[in-house]
Amino acid sequence: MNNRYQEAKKIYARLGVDTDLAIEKLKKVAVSVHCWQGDDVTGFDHDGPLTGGIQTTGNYPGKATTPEQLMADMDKALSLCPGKKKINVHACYAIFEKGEYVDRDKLEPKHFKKWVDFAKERGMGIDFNPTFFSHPKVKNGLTLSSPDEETRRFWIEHGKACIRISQYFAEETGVPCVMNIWTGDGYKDIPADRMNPRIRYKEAIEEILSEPFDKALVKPCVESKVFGIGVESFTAGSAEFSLVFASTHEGCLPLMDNGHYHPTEVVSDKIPALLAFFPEIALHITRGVRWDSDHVLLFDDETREMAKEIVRCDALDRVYMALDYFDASINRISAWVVGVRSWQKALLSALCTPNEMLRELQDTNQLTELMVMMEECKTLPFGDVWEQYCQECGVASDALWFEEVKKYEKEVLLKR
Ligand code: RNT
Ligand code: ZN
Repeated sequence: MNNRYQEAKKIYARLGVDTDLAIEKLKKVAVSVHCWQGDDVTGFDHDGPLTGGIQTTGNYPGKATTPEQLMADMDKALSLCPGKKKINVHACYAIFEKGEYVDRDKLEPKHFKKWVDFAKERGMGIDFNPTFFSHPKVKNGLTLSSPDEETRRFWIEHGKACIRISQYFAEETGVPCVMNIWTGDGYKDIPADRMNPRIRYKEAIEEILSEPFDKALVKPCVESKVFGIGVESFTAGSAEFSLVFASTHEGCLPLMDNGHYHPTEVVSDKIPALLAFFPEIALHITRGVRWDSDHVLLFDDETREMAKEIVRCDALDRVYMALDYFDASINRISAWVVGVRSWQKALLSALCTPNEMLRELQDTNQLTELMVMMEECKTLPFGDVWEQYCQECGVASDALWFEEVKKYEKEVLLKR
């Protein structure tokens, strides 16, 4: 064990923080890593562009275009990230046999067998997402809320197929599968009717959830959004819609993506509010820069604050944490690694915060001391604990991992 860690451990111990315990706790927390950072949310079931209220920007070379490439890139990225992981797959990442193709309403577990093999070989669970975008059947920007019966039907069938696939993932891996429903349904300009699209949306999700599944194995979520690119004036799945939907439908979780709120709202404050009511909630962790831009997650103030809230609420086992960003303008492996490591840092730093002591100061109204202590916590020797954690997890430390990505870029990515 290195000396710097020994010193840091003592400093933390004076505040009542056991850093060894923090490290052990974090090793057991699964973080879901999104496959879609590797190919700019393209997937394998269509040739068209990314459409539907989300957008990637940039054209960095070396993007994965086949399942083999995407999995190899994920492997590389995951090997540089400490901690326990799950993978997060979208329905558009179905893998077909040569010459085979089925539309999204007909997808079956077998189209995801290779993802199951990938996950099982690495001891990981899988989370899943129906893909309600980048498809010709998105009619006038609408899917589940469309006034067109046939369109709605197609997407409901897609959702049901995804429930069956989620159940398969959970059964195969032995890890519950979080299935997240997000659509970009909405209008660019001021609509004349804001309620009926939402009633249709509600009924469509209810129909999807009427597909039988084991509630212990499949965790359906509804993800809200404030607006999307090209969908600025109205979003069917707004914050209120999604929250009320989840709270009135047993077994359905609210999913908060911190890029999906007004810029002065913070998800860190919403986490404890929701945990006061829901047994479990889900998160998409991202970095929204002015709009839902999906910049790479950093170890910044709000990221740390969100992790702190989860830890303070003692809710590491009640919050499903998934990363969600897609930067196409930089090396995609680095984008993954920086994001995963940042979230791991945020969790570890939260676990190394003297939360009990701070709470006590608040409850006894020692608010001056509370402020003083919170400020002092910011300069504790966290870097040494992080270094120790990376070492124990057998992954490269901060100064070293980027060399490996550069090598991989030269030897693999640039040859594509
Ligand atoms: C889009 C949502 C959604 C997607 C993924 C790809 O604004 O955040 O979660 O990013 O499903
Ligand atoms: Zn999201």
